[in-house]
Amino acid sequence: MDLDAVTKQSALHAKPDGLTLQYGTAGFRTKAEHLDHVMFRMGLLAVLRSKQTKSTIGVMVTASHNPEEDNGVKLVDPLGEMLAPSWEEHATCLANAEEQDLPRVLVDIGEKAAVNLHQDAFVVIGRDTRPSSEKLSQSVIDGVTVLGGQFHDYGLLTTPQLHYMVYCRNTSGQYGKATIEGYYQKLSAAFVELTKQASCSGDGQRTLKVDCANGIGALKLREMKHYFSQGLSVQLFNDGTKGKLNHLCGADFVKSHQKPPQGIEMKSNERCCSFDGDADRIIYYYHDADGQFHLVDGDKIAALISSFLKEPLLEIGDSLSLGVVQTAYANGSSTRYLEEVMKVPVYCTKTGVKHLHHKAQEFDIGVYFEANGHGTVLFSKAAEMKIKQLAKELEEDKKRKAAKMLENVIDLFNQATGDAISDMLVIEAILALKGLTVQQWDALYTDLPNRQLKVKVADRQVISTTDAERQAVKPPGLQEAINELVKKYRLSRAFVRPSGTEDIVRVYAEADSQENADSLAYEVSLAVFQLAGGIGERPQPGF
Ligand code: 16G
Ligand code: MG
Repeated sequence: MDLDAVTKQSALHAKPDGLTLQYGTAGFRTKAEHLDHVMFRMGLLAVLRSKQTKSTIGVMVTASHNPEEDNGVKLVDPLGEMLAPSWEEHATCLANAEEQDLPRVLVDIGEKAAVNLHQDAFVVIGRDTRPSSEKLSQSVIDGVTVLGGQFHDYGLLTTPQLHYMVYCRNTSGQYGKATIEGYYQKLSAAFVELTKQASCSGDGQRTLKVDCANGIGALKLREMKHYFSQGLSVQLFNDGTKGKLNHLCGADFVKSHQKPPQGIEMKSNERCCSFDGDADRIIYYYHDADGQFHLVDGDKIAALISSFLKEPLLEIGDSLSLGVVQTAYANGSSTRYLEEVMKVPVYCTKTGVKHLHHKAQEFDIGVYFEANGHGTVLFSKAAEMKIKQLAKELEEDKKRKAAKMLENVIDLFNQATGDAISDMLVIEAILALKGLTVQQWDALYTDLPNRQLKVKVADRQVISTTDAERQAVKPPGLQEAINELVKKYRLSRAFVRPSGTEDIVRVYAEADSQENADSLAYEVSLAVFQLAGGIGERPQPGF
């Protein structure tokens, strides 16, 4: 390592004195103006990680659903997964080192992680459409080059597309071609194949309205839609030509406000969906004939997909294990439906894709979705090989068709991470194959009314949780207070957890009616405020 060169270059990306940040659930995220040094240093870190793993590493510049003024960065590990936890710690140390300590910290990481410095390094970079992203990704490149790393800058990409590129490159193209056309072709071909079998179920051309959150999803979907135009026509809204990124639109807005985004025309019973700012989440919704808004969230996507998969799996007669992974935010009705009606095992992990992804890898077929619309389906290598073999070998027509269908499903899901575009195509294919309307899909089960609130506290780390965040172990008395409050309502449940992305505590409550869910959420917020060091205004009832 040429540490003198690092010191010199770093001075051009100097860290503001006293600023400390943490590599959280979704990497580093804060106001864009505070991130230049972090980007440079993540370029350095990506080189070390690449040398250590002897693989291509990804760096994505995005702040997803956060406001346009924010930005962020995360590293993508060799198989398209989130960065390994020990490296999250290295990332935090490196980002927070004062200028003069930077060379020492860098050498330290190299030693701790046993990095062979003579190894070559290759880093791929992608960014979203934020005004700050281009300059920040240049700072990443500066970091990569000063340590002698090679790089390829993909420019504008959705986050899942960058994960895909990393995965392709580290499997020598076996997963797909590491180009944007490669991505479009792979997914569209699988979609077209899959929907071919839906020929009889048709209202002909199917149409879907997509709210792109004024983000990167609009650019990429516009490029891609020609590839699958025969099976599906998508109409783009909030495509970034007028509105501001994530402002009153996008999947996070729709899910948390439980209302439609601005800038989309919804007629009754029309199928609509929203992406988030970097297109790794998707949420569906519609207005019924009475003008009432219905949200079809990540839980219902998981329910649709798992019930769809069960049939061909049964047909091919091979006992591949299927499991669904959720978080504490999953609606109680969805868990009940999956376990009691669908008879599939359901597991709960902590919030954050890496936890769900990890758990889903334990099954032959692991369906994971967060209620907020982030998820995918993972097929183990063994399951994939088995299915591909059956698709070739099975004699009986019906069975071979089922295996072929599963083969297309494997190709259509982004196996590297949750992907709004890929999920959208899977969902549209399933609806077409099953001849389902969005209302019929929604009717799989009825969501329990729920409410999410935020509480400001002096230090959110005074709350610690267990049991996949469903129980608070600290501060003392809080869980007991929640238990007492929950007892007051029917079909009720509530939990609290410190946010991993904002300086607040999140409160979730569900109950038999909206009024009761609202009251419970308010009462739990008050308990948090009183027992966990609330600051500012006390929580107020009413929404
Ligand atoms: C991040 C996570 C998302 C999680 C959310 C929770 C990834 C790629 N994204 O956006 O999965 O739901 O954080 O945020 O892991 P919170 O901790 O503020 O509630
Ligand atoms: Mg996102």
